[in-house]
Amino acid sequence: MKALLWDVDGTLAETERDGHRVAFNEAFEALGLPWRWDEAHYGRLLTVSGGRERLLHDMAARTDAPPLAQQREALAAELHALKNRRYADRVAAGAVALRPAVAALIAEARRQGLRQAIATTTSRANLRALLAAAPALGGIDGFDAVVCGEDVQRKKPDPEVFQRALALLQLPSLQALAIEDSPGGAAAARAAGVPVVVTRSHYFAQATIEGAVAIGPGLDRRDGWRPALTERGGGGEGRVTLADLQHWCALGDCVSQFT
Ligand code: XBP
Ligand code: MG
Repeated sequence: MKALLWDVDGTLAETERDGHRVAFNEAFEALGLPWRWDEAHYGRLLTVSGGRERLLHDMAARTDAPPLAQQREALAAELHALKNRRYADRVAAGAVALRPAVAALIAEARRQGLRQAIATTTSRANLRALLAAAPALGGIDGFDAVVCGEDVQRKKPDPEVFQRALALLQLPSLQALAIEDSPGGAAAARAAGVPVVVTRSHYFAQATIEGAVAIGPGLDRRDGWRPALTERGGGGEGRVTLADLQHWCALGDCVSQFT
């Protein structure tokens, strides 16, 4: 294993419920639209990756959305730009924090000389906002490759974002490990041939996610993982370590949440 490929939304941080979702609602309000996405509705919309795509998907089901595709495209672009500005403000104000033990694992991987990339379908501006609020990660330059939503033709679950990250790192897929939180993200990694570890996030806590080399509740815990981790491992830090990731990759099996 020579590289970690990090997803952003739901994996580096719980960005969706209190970050993107609220910012979308602020954007609707700013444009005088009555639309509001509550927590449950937003959870259903998360099956569509990409904020602009999510807006278009939602509009397609609304009787009060503009009738012409061109008008909907223009409105989605305006709302999305506004949403991203509100999202950056919220992140800067501390509404979104890194998930526990993310910074520790990134630091450990750096110490061990692993390369690390960002492989996300979020916009680059959103990634910059998040990294600015988490200086321990060293900003965008702290990563060896960064692939965002604007860099690809097709968002997750398409494998393109992972394929581009591998190309930038000049690594074959089996020398990388993806860290993801969603069914679509895990499917994208698998379709690119990259083994994937899933840290379940708020919105995908119960989702069916198959084909990961490991799946568990978060990097800050050693209990609740499949395959199981020994409670005493982890160098006493009580978190998932690089050695654990390497162990899961070496097992090479895909776990099923149903067995
Ligand atoms: C992330 C997304 C993104 C964010 C919003 O998925 O789906 O669309 O919700 O970002 P993943 P934008 O974690 O699987 O990469 O509004 O910038 O698209
Ligand atoms: Mg995600």
